[in-house]
Amino acid sequence: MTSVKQLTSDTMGTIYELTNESGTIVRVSPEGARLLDWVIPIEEGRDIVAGYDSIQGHIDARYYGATIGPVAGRIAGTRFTIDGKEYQTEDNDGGNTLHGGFNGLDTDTWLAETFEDQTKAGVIFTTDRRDGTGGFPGNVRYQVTYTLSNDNALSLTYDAVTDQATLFNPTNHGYFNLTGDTQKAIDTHLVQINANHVAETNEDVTTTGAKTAVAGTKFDFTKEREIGDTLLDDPFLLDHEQEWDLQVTSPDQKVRLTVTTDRPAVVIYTTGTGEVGAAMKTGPMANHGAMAIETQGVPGTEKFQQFGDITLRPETPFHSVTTYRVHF
Ligand code: G6D
Repeated sequence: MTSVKQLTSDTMGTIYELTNESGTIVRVSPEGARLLDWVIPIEEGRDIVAGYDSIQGHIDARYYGATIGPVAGRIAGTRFTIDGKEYQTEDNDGGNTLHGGFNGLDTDTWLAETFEDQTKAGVIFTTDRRDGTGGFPGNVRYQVTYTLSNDNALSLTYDAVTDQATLFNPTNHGYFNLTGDTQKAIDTHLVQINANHVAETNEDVTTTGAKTAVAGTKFDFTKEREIGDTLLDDPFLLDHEQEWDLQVTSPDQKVRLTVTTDRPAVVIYTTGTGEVGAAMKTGPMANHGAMAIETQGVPGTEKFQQFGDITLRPETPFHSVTTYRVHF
């Protein structure tokens, strides 16, 4: 049996708790359609998702576990063009628009609708935005569905419909530390990413439009290895030739997380000085205390056609699925 129940607490506000037969617990919040906890039933329960000890902490810091959009990553120069018309978005990151701007989708309180049956339980989060919000065109309905299954998979399904052409490139900004303790650096986690290329980035983390082969670089995770102490904030271009796209294993090898997506890229962001000391559930965040695994279209796609197309059009609703599966 899987189930979902709504709970309320002083520190976390309204939350939805999903459980499955093995005793896995996933908690999500309507604030930013956010993943709060993913507790694996080993030891006294190992929570592999990093996060604040209060919902206010999450709201203030914005991105932890949240749904990111309308456009994840950076829109270089805060401008983009669709069908010859130029649009201006907000400068919240040194001349660029990061994660949708000042009022990204993480800042919405989403409506929640729950569902459950024998094999899976979940929450459908919905938010509607008016034409021009944050500079993005279109009246758009966004939906994110969290589904926990009995086989320990957590799927995030993204849907969107618009009444005029706009951009949509969502992700989830969950930070993971498979030890369950973000006071420990992730450096000895084992990582494999099935990507032979990364998108090259500028100093300000916008993409250049070029791609770089990972062979012989710090980006080569095509064979499993320790992630080490290198700071990553880079889009890996997924080969999509294997059953999963990415795998992370805890240093004690008790927990393995596989991620499978239909998106072309995953941005891996290993936390740095910006996050150090943050009031996490397990105490102050260590340097390199977690890694964000952000599946998405390649950042900069609105500018570089070689990366694909993130235009959402009225005649083509958006639908995308990323599945995270834990093996323990
Ligand atoms: C992202 O790529 C970005 C980082 O540069 C940013 O600092 C972080 O979110 C908060 O993943």
